[in-house]
Amino acid sequence: MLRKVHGVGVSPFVRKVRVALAEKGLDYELEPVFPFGVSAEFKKISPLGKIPVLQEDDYYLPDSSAILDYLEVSYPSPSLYPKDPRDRGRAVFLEEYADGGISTKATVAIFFQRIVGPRFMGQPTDETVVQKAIDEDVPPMLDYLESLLTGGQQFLVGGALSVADIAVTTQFVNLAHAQYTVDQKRWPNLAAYLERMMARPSFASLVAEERAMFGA
Ligand SMILES: N[C@@H](CCC(=O)N[C@@H](CS)C(=O)NCC(=O)O)C(=O)O
Repeated sequence: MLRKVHGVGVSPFVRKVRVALAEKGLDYELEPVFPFGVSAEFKKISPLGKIPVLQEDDYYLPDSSAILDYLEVSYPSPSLYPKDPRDRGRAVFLEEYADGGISTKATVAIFFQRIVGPRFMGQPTDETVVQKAIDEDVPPMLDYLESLLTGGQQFLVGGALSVADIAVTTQFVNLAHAQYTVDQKRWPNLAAYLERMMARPSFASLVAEERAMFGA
């Protein structure tokens, strides 16, 4: 079968899909598509013009959350969703917390301002936007995530790797690329958790590839 991920590796949502594929041991090719100003052809497979899109032969599916759900049903082992219904609900909520919350308030404000704007779009960094995120918007999110990890848990939900861990960690990879790391004195469990997650082979290989690209 021909399996492709359409998108660029530095997108947190593309990375989310690539990590899930790696955790499930599924091979794929990366088909480079730079977001913003995509072709009319690409909009046929991604009506919102966003990356990632998963392709399996002539089947195309956009949206990282839809893709992870599809992969889970198609390739159930190893599972990336908790079995317990309540844990599963929480994992899916945390996926959205990351995709819709951390992404908007932290990744867009910090990574976009420091990396995407200056390097890819000819826009200078607006440090006021970055500082507001760092001082006001990000700390409450880190407090919340820290509160989920205070009992020595290895994972966010249900004692095993899930979509929650993948979705949350991928946002922090982008923040690290933009020189923002979690203060380990203030959020010790979260900082240790992110270090562990990023050391997993599924994340580590991609992070190394991206660092080489950014020279970070
Ligand atoms: N909900 C989508 C979000 C994907 C997304 O926002 N991708 C960004 C790149 S990181 C994009 O393609 N942006 C282009 C645009 O919004 O036009 C998902 O989970 O895949």
